[in-house]
Order: sequence, then C-alpha cells, then structure tokens
Amino acid sequence: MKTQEIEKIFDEAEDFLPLNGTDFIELYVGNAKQAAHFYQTAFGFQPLAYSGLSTGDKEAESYVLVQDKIRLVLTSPLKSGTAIGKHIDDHGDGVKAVALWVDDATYSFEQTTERGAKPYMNPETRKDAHGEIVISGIHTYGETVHYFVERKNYNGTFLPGYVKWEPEYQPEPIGLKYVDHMVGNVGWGEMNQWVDFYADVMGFAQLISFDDKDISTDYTALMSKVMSNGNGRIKFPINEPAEGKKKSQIEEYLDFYGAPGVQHIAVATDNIIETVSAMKARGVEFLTVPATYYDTVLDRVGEIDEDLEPLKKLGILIDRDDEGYLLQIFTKPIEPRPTVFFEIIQRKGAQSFGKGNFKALFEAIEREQELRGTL
Ligand code: TYF
Ligand code: FE
Repeated sequence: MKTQEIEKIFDEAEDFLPLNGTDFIELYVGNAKQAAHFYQTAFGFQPLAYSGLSTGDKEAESYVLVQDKIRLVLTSPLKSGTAIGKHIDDHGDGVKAVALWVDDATYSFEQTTERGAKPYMNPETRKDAHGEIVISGIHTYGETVHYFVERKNYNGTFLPGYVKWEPEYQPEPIGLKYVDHMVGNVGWGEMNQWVDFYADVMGFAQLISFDDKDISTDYTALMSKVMSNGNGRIKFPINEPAEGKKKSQIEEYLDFYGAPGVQHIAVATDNIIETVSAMKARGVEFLTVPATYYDTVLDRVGEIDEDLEPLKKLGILIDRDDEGYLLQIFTKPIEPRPTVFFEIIQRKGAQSFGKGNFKALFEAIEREQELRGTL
C-alpha cells in the first residue's frame, strides 16, 4: 500500500490519538551503568540525563542516551524485590516502555482507556524548575506498556526528576536518526487480537499484510501485520509464530522472553554504509547472508545509487517496492537470551519492510538458531 493511500484512510479530524513521534524507549536491564557504556561505545548514543541515588531515587537508576531523535532510557533496580527486578528475571534485558509524544497525555489516556486499554499509569503532572510535563500510560502486549508524554512548556534535559548526565567519555555518534519501526512478537493466534487493539484502541490502520506462505522458509514461519498511526510516524509490525518444519524464530523469542514483547527496534540512518562500518568497528555483530545473495540481488531490485561491493562486504540487504528501495541489516541479539535485536535501515523511497529479503534473512536467523541448538 502506498503512503498516499494510507493518508486517505485517515481523516485528521477523526484521529482521536494524534502522535508526534516516539518520545523514548525504556529498557529494563540488569546493569544500566554498563548498558549505557555499550550503547555509547557500540551504537554511538550520547549521554543526556541521569536519575538514581544522587537525585533521591532509592528504587532504581536510569541513564538516558540520545542520538538525533532517538532517546533510550536504561533502567536497573537498586534493591531486590522490585517490579523492575522481576521484569528482568522473567524476560532478561528487554523493552518495558515505548513512550509516545503527544500534545495531551490526559486526553490520550481517556480516549484509549475508554476504548478498552488497560490503564498502567493515571495522568500525572511532574514539575521542576524547567517547567512541567504530564505523563500517563496504558498496557499493550505482554508486560510492555505505552506512555503518553506531554511536554507542555518543559525545557529541562529530559523529564522532571532527571539531572544532566555529562561524563567525560563521549564517543562520536554514528548517524542513527530516528526510530523507523518497532516490532512486537505475540503468542500463537494472537496477532489479530493485537492488530485490533492498535486499530480500535489506538486508532491505527493496517499497512501491509503478508501471510506464512510469503515468509516461511524450510524451517521458520511467522505471520506479520504492520500497524501505523495516522501520520505514519509510528509503525508497529506485529508478528505471531506459524507452524513450520522446525521451531519458528518467533516461538524461540517467546520461549526465552517468557511472554510477548518487543522483538526489534529499527533505527534509520542517512548513510547505512558509514553507520554499519562504524558499528562493526565498535564491535556490533550482524547477521550475515551468503555471498551468493549479491550475485542476483540487482536483477531483483534494479539500479541503486550505492556501489554493490561495500554493501556486500558489510552484508547489507536491499529490497525495492513501487515507491523506491531500501537498505537494511540486522544485529544479532544484544543480550544473552535470543530475544531483542536492532535493525539499521536506510529508506530511499520505499516505505515497506524488506519483504524481498525475508527468505535470505530468515535463513540467516535459522543458521544462528542451529548454532545455539534452539531450532
Ligand atoms: O520489520 C520487519 O517486518 C522486517 C523484517 O522476525 C522482519 O524488519 C520480520 C520479522 C522478523 C525479522 C525481521
Ligand atoms: Fe523491521
């Protein structure tokens, strides 16, 4: 479906949940201090804000990192017996919250809860010397939540309660620009229920659908539908496992995460060759496809601006749709459990998700599953 067609579906006056973009992504992690070092060093995030013992929080410590429009919050508990600690015990390091930037967090909460969302946090005003914000939250799949963040007149570093974090160590950014999409894995037969949730409760519409015949390889199988908000700034594909010859990668995720949750965070760059070269030099591991992928890829996608050689050297995948093409690559899981990973994507017109790469990509994932003995 073309972007123009998406716009037709949405009438701005009827969009009951206008979203300005992703405000932040919060990960609950075992050691936020060390994770912050990893996201600085390997992913080029810049230090932004801190909350913890020295700011009066005795429960948890958070480091906030930024790169262009992307903000990550890394949170660890400071004592035993917390909900954060339980989340980490149940799921490993993972995404707790996808925070959405809105003009009215109270209205967003009321509209979505009236439509059936389970409340997570009632609208709450937080103030400090830099102004005030309103924050509210609802549950989505698994233990994942959405916050609605209304920034009012706020001109502080991040949120009230946080102070500037300015360590001496500040490796260069690597060109990550914004969150392109975030994918949720849900349980067997649960995809449509969550598609309905994003449609009915959040006012999203479905963009593209493909079924297990489109995307099953010899082994892995899954179904996926992409939900988008009215202005297209928020895109949430939802995956569910499908029956294949061996264990679906989605089932593997569910086994290890122990619940539905965020599978991958796709971040956009304007220069994927430079970004991925830098990430590799900084120790990030990516999935690889056989060199033969590059023997025929240009027959499939036609002419592209980039030389094929550096794409091949880095293992970057290419796909085309009726609006243009895209370049994408996937990291290996970024924690001990085979759960959360990142995608780096550069769009050159294409608004789709790389369907032409699914076979090569899923075979690469299967080789990893085989290596860890989970296939
Ligand atoms: O977001 C997407 O749809 C693509 C492809 O388990 C994809 O990045 C889909 C499912 C999956 C891994 C990647
Ligand atoms: Fe993706």
